[in-house]
Amino acid sequence: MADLTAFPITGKWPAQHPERIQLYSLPTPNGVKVSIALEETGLAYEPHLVSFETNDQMSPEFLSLNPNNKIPAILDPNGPDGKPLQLFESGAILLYIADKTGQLIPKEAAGRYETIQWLMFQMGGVGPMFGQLGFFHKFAGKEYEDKRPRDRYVNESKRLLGVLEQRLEGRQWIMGDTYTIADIAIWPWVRNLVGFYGAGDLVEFSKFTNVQRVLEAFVARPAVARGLDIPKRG
Ligand SMILES: N[C@@H](CCC(=O)N[C@@H](CS)C(=O)NCC(=O)O)C(=O)O
Repeated sequence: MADLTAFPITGKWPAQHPERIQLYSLPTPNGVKVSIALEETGLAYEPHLVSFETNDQMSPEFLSLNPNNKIPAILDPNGPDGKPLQLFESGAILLYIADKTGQLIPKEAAGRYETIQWLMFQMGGVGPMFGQLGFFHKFAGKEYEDKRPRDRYVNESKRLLGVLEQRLEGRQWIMGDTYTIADIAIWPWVRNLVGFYGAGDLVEFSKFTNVQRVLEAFVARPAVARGLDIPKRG
């Protein structure tokens, strides 16, 4: 039986199953990327809720794993060379899960790098831009009289949706026939943009028919439906 007690994070979130991957998360667009990937691959894991209401992400135990105070994060008792591995940043975790299982990423080098390219497109573009749009449209920033910041992120989000629209022409998924971690990174953010953020009209979502088609296919996957609700909110 693995002993994870040396890792301070397990002091706040004790491992009931220390032989399983420990997931510290919340069902946000970044958080669900990891629960969906874990559900898709069938890896055994134990989810722990990091509540923002009680500022859990700022606790010393959480910061011991991720000094950047953001979910998601994992602790794998059986990492490389059989040693425990702690990891934060959803893109890094997705790549780790793909490599560990040999799933969700093409094996040949060119396809692998192309998948990583689209993963980075999400991490550096879609996530930050859609997130800012959310701030200026739905959260505190919506009170600002000056709409120029909001419009900047609306325009940038539309542009990114246009890039996706073009990429998906004649393709089932981002990488064609193969469903990959690039899809798992991108679709929770698109879903959030038109769902939780309510920005569908603002970005003229109805124009992006390929994007709509693939988003529908993504949410119809049973592993996605499960992962979207993990960890359960208290
Ligand atoms: N680049 C990071 C972003 C993670 C992120 O922004 N997480 C948000 C929730 S979606 C968070 O933990 N916010 C808490 C805070 O900023 O205090 C990743 O992809 O893992």
